[in-house]
Amino acid sequence: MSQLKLTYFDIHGGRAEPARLALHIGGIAFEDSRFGFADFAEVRKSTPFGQVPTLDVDGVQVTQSDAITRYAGKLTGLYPADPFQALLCDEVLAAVEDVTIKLGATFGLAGDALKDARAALVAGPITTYLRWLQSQLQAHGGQYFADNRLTVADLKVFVYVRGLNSGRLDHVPTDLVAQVAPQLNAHLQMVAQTPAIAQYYAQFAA
Ligand SMILES: N[C@@H](CCC(=O)N[C@@H](CS)C(=O)NCC(=O)O)C(=O)O
Repeated sequence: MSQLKLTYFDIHGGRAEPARLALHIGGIAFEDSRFGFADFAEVRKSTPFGQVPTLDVDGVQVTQSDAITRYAGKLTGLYPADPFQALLCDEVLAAVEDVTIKLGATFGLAGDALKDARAALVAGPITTYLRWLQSQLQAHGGQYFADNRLTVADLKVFVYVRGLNSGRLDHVPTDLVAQVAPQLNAHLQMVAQTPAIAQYYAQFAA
C-alpha cells in the first residue's frame, strides 16, 4: 500500500475534507498533516501553486482537490466503476468546486464590500447551485448523487452544505439551504449518520 500524506488546514471542512472522509471510511491509513492558518505562508512555499490541499503518494506530491478526492474514492470503493455513474459523480464534484471558487473570491473582502458580494452570491449562484444539486439528488432516487450508494459526490456535497449551514460564513444565512434546497439537509443528516462518519467526527468532539 502506498504511503499517503494529505496536507491541509486544521479545519473540519474545505477542499481536503471529502478525501479525509473517504480515506477514513475506507480504513486507508494516511498521514493527516494539518496546519494552522498562521502556518499557511510557510506551507504554501512547498507547493507548486501556493495552494493546498496536496497529497503525497510515496513521496510524489500531487495537487488539485477533486483529483485527490477521486483518487481517495477509487482506493476506497467510493467512486463508481460504471462510466456513466462516474460522470454523474464528477459533474457534482465540479459543480461544487465551481461555486466554491465563487465564494473563495470573497474571502479577501471586508465590510460592505464583503456584505454586498456575499448577498449577491446568496441571491445568485449559491442558490442556483443548491437548487441544481437538489434536482440532481431527486433525479437519481433522492438519496445519493450517483450509483445508488455513497460516493465521493455525497461527501463533497456534505462538506459544502455543512459549511454553508455552519454560521462561519459571514452574510450567508444559516437557513439558506433549508429555504432553497431542504432535501440537501436531509442528505446531510443521512451522510452524517453514516456510522464511519459519525465515528470520525466523534473523535474530535471531546
Ligand atoms: N484548484 C485547486 C484550488 C486549491 C485552492 O484554491 N486552495 C485554497 C485553500 S482551500 C488555497 O490554497 N488558496 C490560496 C491561493 O490560491 O493562493 C484545488 O482544487 O486544489
